[in-house]
Amino acid sequence: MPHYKLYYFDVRSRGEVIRLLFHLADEKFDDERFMMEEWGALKSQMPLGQCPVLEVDGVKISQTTAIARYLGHQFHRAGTNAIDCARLDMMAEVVQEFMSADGMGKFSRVLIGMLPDNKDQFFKEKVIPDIEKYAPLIEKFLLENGNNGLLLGDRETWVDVFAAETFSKVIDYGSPDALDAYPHILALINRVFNHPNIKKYVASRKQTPA
Ligand SMILES: N[C@@H](CCC(=O)N[C@@H](CS)C(=O)NCC(=O)O)C(=O)O
Repeated sequence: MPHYKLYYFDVRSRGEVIRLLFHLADEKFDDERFMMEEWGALKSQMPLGQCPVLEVDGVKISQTTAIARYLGHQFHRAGTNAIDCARLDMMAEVVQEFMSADGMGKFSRVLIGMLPDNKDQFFKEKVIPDIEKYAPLIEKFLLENGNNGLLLGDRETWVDVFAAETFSKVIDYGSPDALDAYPHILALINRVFNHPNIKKYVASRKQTPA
């Protein structure tokens, strides 16, 4: 296996899906976490001046979905043919759009105090409309795949982990009932976070503000 090093802030936000994929596969990686004050010195060393960044034997990869997809293939958590890979990519793009939408995209910054908004009001006025736009799409894909809590096939893929992590944040940081109208997304979250490797990691994971 290559030597892996993940660069990300000391929060879940966009970086956590990558940590979860390593834990799911039970593969070692350097989890390089830093504070905002330390980021200035690192920014110019990153391919796009943003993080998360995964360094693989010295080669740096940027963009959350590119990293998660790469790990999905490395760890046999991807589609097994071109059409399944394309369908998973389609679903991942929906999750990425949700994560970058107007409210959801700013929510982490509200949570860590970088934006002055009131957290509860912001969640209600800005994040819930994003949930209402994107959750039905993911709910539909889950329904089409049957009742096993997965987006495609019968084994957790990188996109299941990506979707579960992204949607679970609205429960963990927004409101416990935020996804009550989407039982299949709740089943996905339940399935991913009950995988023994992920469960073990999350049980010992430190609490972060976002
Ligand atoms: N499309 C990129 C967005 C990356 C992004 O916005 N990263 C933020 C942190 S979540 C960042 O690096 N902010 C610091 C900066 O831009 O200087 C991805 O999904 O990885």
